[in-house]
Amino acid sequence: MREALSGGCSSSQCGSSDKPDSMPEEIWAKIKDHPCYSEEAHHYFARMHVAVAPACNIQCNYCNRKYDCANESRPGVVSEKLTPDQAQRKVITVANEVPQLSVLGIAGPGDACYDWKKTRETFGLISADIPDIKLCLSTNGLALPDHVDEIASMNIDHVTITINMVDPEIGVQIYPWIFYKNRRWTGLDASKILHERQMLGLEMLTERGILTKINSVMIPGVNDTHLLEVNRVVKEKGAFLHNIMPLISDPAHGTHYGLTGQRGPTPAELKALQDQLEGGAKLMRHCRQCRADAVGLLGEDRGQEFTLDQLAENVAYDPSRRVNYQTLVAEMRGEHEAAKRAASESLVDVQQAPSALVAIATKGGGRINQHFGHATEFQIYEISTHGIKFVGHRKTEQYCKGGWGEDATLDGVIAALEGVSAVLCGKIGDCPKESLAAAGIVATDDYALEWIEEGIGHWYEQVNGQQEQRQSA
Ligand code: CLF
Ligand code: SF4
Repeated sequence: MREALSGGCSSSQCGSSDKPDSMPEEIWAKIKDHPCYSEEAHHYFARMHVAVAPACNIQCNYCNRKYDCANESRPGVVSEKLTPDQAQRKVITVANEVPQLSVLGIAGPGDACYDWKKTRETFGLISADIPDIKLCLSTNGLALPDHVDEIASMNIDHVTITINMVDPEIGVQIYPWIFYKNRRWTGLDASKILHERQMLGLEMLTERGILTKINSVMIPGVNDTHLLEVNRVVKEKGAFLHNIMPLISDPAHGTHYGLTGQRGPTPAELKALQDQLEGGAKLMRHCRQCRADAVGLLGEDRGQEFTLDQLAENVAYDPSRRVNYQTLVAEMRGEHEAAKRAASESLVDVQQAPSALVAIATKGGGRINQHFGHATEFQIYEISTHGIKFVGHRKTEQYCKGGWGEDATLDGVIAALEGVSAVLCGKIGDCPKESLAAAGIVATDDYALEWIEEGIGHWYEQVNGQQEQRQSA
């Protein structure tokens, strides 16, 4: 299981590299390098999950135990379950080779609090070796209240609780059973117990100053409209961020929802709900629904580079690459922030232009720096005369493989970019550019290597400047 809710990140506050005035210093220190709790940090910093917690104490209708925890993972078998010792070797190896690494998460493939001994041992081993790594866990909340004091004493600063309902009647449609106090509970009794434990766990974490994110899986016709109430309640109880995750449902996954035809939301339905929630608990919009063994920046997965058979038996932590990278990022973030401010200020000169969605191809670092044909996802920004904000991402199949682009793949990319006005990328060839133009999407590499917001602002000024000239001609 893993995350979601109030106080955090998709807002301009958490997207800033400058500490927001209203945010206490100690909270800023906790989120500024966490790729999930800060939208801006996800351009620079990576997380890794270690799959040490396979056991779970509830059944969700969107989960098949053969697969990753659907609450935070895209469906797919976890490559390897690890013992705490194996996890220790893996984290040290990754820390030596991936300088962006800032967070270690335990997010299943079962429940990190139910499988608590392994979670605790793993965090203990790794924080002794790499004291500055942030510890993060994700849970369904049922066993959470039993471990909050230990969580606090171990400096686990970030906890995600998956909360899909605050009304047990709705929970009945999501959870067929739970295992609690040595027996199995079903129906409304199960749902009530889970709800009460989730609320208690959230309150206990809030009392101790631990940042909580609430993950909610959006299930059309089951809890979609109810998530407004979930957002209100978790905000009231002190959640820091709310992450609305679209249900992933496919008969091939063997889940109850997959087999009974329960559909997930469309991107437009997800965005409409997120827009409705603006002003409530703060939203995370940059979640990638990672695997329980994901490694790397959000949106990339380098897990296959670090399988057990590739790890050395004895490996010692060398902090040099991470320290050098952190110094470099501190400098870059200042520049990035200045570019963002300049882009916002330049919008004042653009008169009465409509808002637009812009897709960005990026390899990270906050810049427009990826070849169109290499992108497996595009980051989506909304620009209007009021500002530029990150609103989500769209996954696609990579268009260019082995030096050739496939027409069928391009059709899929164009479909994924529905509603988008422009694609800004590091490089693009004439063929895809023409196909995108025929679909009404401008694609350009004119802003290659610019900061993302800077490039979007320049594109918007240019397009609307041209329109103004046409209107006055
Ligand atoms: Fe992992 Fe979750 Fe910690 Fe992040 S993921 S345990 S808070 S370190 Fe992040 Fe992945 Fe979304 Fe989770 S993008 S699924 S929100
Ligand atoms: Fe699956 Fe996570 Fe639900 Fe357990 S809590 S059933 S692992 S989705």
